Amino acid sequence: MPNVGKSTLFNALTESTKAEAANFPFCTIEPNVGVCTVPDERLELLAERAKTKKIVPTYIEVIDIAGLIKGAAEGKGLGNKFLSHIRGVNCIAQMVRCFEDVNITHVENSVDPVRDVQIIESELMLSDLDVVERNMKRKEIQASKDKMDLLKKCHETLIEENSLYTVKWTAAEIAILKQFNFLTTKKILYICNVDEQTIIDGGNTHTQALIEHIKKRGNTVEPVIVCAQLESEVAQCEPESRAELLNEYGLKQTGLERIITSSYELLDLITYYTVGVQETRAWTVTKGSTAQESAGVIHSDFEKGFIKAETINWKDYLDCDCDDAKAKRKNLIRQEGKEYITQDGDVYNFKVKA
Ligand SMILES: Nc1nc2c(ncn2[C@@H]2O[C@H](COP(=O)(O)OP(=O)(O)OP(=O)(O)O)[C@@H](O)[C@H]2O)c(=O)[nH]1
Ligand SMILES: [Mg+2]
Repeated sequence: MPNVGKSTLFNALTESTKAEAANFPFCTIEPNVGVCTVPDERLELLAERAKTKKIVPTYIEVIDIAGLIKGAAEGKGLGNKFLSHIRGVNCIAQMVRCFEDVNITHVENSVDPVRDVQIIESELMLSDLDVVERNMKRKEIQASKDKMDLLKKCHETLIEENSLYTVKWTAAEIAILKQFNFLTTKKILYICNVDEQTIIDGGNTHTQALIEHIKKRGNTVEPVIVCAQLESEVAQCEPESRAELLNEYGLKQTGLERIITSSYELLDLITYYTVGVQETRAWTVTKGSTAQESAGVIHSDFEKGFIKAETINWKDYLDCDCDDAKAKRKNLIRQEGKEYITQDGDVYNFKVKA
């Protein structure tokens, strides 16, 4: 929704001042795109022990868009055309206002997270319905029975006010669905924007109501509770004093770290590492990826020319001072084939055909 703190959080996440954040609805019109690196303590420890010259974390691209209001599909507010900017994302993060502040305008004039979440869900359905109806009119779609059948099923679902993620799609249907980039098939991470006191308390009646509401939903994880205002102060202070500021609120991690942890969980993502003197680097793959697929994240040639992977758990490697000879003596380095399933925290050394 507008004016809930999206741009304030975006700036804190991406450590920029790029997005204008101000107390009026529809402050953001054009999307802001930013990149935030994934903070990773394991990567830091490995790099330090390996005396690496260069550390390369993985990153997440974040898009901050305008707010949607009730009636957006009929053109209210800024309408809903700007949703095209997020059709390609892996996950939607919906910021929900859970703080009381009479000075900050709420477009619905009261704080009610469950109502807000329902409004957005319904606007996303209407946006998908529009995509369905437009596509059903296209000749090339009409020429494919499979596509038309699928769109009809989407139409029926959306007309009954159900999001598309609620349908049990077959693998064949999922393959077709992908081309349309429907918003209501995407996973949603709810971010509750609360005040400073609620951070200390760990929640309030609004966050509780939202948690209860989304328990039934699925396709999400526990909401992340942040105070965008506080995150923005944390991001602006020197890295050395951040922990101290967080500590005052009983926090061990920044909101960014908690959002990333939750989005990794939601999207079934895990991290593996490559460690060397020149470079120590974190790579992201989907849970269940094989060693060969994981190698492909580095370079498609690594996937094609894959021979085997030498691998060791990151903690074991750290305990061996990131020294291959030591790890081999202790028999901790395993030789794995292409079908091996990558585990979170694996350190890889891929052997590939030259
Ligand atoms: N009290 C309080 N105010 C906040 C918090 N986060 C943001 N605000 C204020 O709320 C107003 C709107 O913040 P933005 O970040 O511009 O909100 P937005 O969701 O990007 O708004 P649009 O771009 O208009 O959709 C600003 O005046 C912020 O200072 C918060 O945690 N607490
Ligand atoms: Mg904004």
